[in-house]
Amino acid sequence: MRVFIGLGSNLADPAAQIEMAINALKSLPQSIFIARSSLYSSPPMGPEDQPDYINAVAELDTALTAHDLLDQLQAIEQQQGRLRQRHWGERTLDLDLLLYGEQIFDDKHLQVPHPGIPLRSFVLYPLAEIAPELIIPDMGDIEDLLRHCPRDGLHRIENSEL
Ligand code: A4P
Ligand code: MG
Repeated sequence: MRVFIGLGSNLADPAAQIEMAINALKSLPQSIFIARSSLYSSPPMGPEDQPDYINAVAELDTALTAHDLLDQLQAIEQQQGRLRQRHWGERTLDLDLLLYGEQIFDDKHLQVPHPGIPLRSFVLYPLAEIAPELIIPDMGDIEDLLRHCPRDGLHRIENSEL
């Protein structure tokens, strides 16, 4: 199954947190790593008294079920010292399952496609970088979604800035 994962961090050297998480995704069982976006920085959505975020999106081909993949993502978050504090608050690592093929899940543990996709420039722009022709179930063409989603301070980080 072709899946996309959103990565975010705003604590403890966020760019390094994202790179470490991408390495962990490369070692997931029953999965092949396909692609990753650049790193992007953005002001926080939610409480404003927290550092800017670094975000990226990764693509895998996996034989894991969606719920098993979610368990694996949560284990990676735990390994990287994720403390859940407040809603939309600061975190060392947040991994969201954005898309699981064209399948739809809406249960207690899993909402896929992730409902934040069309509203969050820090998800949409890196996703479009690696999958510019994507069509998202119930949401439509990524090109159309991009046109309706202002960048809101989102900035692609050049390698020379790291
Ligand atoms: N869950 C349901 N669907 C999914 C899914 N598709 N992927 C459930 C991952 N998890 C999913 O997650 C709580 C529960 O969501 C999980 O146990 C899982 O069963 P959480 O990440 O612990 O929730 P939270 O801490 O309340 O965070 P929340 O409200 O989900 O926040 P978000 O949406 O993760 O956003 N600003 C910028 N610029 N960039 C960011 O990356 N991130 C956040 C956090 C806030 N502001 C940001 C950013
Ligand atoms: Mg999350």
